[in-house]
Amino acid sequence: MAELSPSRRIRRTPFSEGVEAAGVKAYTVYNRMLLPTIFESTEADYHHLKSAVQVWDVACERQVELRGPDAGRLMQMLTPRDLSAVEPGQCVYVPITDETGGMLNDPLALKLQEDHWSISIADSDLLLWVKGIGYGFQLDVLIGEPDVNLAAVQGPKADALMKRVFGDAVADLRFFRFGRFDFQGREMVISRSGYSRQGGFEIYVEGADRAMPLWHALFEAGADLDVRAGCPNLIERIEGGLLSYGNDMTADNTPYECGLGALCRPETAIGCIGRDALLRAGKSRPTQQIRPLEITGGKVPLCDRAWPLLAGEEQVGQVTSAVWSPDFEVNVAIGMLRMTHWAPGTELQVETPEGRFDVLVRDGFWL
Ligand code: THG
Repeated sequence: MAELSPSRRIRRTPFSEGVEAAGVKAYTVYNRMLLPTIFESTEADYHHLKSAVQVWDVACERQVELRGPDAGRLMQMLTPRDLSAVEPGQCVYVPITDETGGMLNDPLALKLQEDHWSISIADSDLLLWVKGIGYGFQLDVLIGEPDVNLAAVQGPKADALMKRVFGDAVADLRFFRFGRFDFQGREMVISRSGYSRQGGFEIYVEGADRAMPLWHALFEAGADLDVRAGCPNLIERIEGGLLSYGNDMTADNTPYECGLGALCRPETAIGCIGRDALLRAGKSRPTQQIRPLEITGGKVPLCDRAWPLLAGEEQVGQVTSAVWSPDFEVNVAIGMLRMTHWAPGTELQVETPEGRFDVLVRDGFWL
């Protein structure tokens, strides 16, 4: 593939100089910002992520901040997940739906205070939608993109590294909780979360000037832990069933089709914009749904478009993410399948740019 021409429209991050010094080999663009995808190689990065600890520049997971008396009301309007029991200090994975029940984004939302939320977004222009809703309903809330840049520390040695930089108390964080910890005299919000199944933390770095000092501190503290620069890993995230907005689902899909029905309670999510459409869509009755798939017959090519899934010559779905897994010695994949063909054990074929491969529908992800 040809190279991508850099320009101001593709934003660098406050960690970019560290990423470059670490030898980044490939980027993607996410929320119009650089997101590293390869350091050594996808497979070498994968083995390292599963055995040591990595620091990720995920500043492209931009924050949409809601602040003011109507922040909570607006947050609940955006999602069919019932937020009434969420307390300050919690992270929640929230499908965001439009008036047709279509998925606009699948962010993590942090309840910072009763009147203050931060939505850590996936790759779509959510800020515009949220500002439109806030303005249209004349809500008493300030909505903006703050100067907050996210770094993730992921891998089995993440606790060891984080304790050295932030103190032992950081390891007491429970999954999907956050706390405030000191770094060189400034407070940072840190959560136990992240886009891998290897465990770890995310650090919400307020102020671009704090980014590189933190980056250097993590690498200095972790030299003997073999800490390396890393990034969300395609193989590991498919094995773990972590969905990628824009790849595995789009605004054409409901949360039910994405397998996120268990998170949705449109009947009690007061004011939820997709409510009527989602109640009609019927929680238990999507006609297509995301499934884990195994693809055999050799390594598949890079998946940069939807590949048709075939039963005989009939199209019954599409593969949306796929890659060779060294640990499972099979291609791991995610696809959207029609209900007639989604039962575990169903055998199908997939049409890739390099020909047809055999496909098996699985009953669960790998990790
Ligand atoms: N962390 C933060 N922001 C993010 C991501 C992240 N924004 C973009 C993107 N990733 C959003 N998508 C996801 C998808 C899955 C998860 C988190 C963000 C995730 N899911 C767990 C799972 O599927 O088991 C937990 C779900 C739950 O318990 O509700 O972690 O990674 N800050």
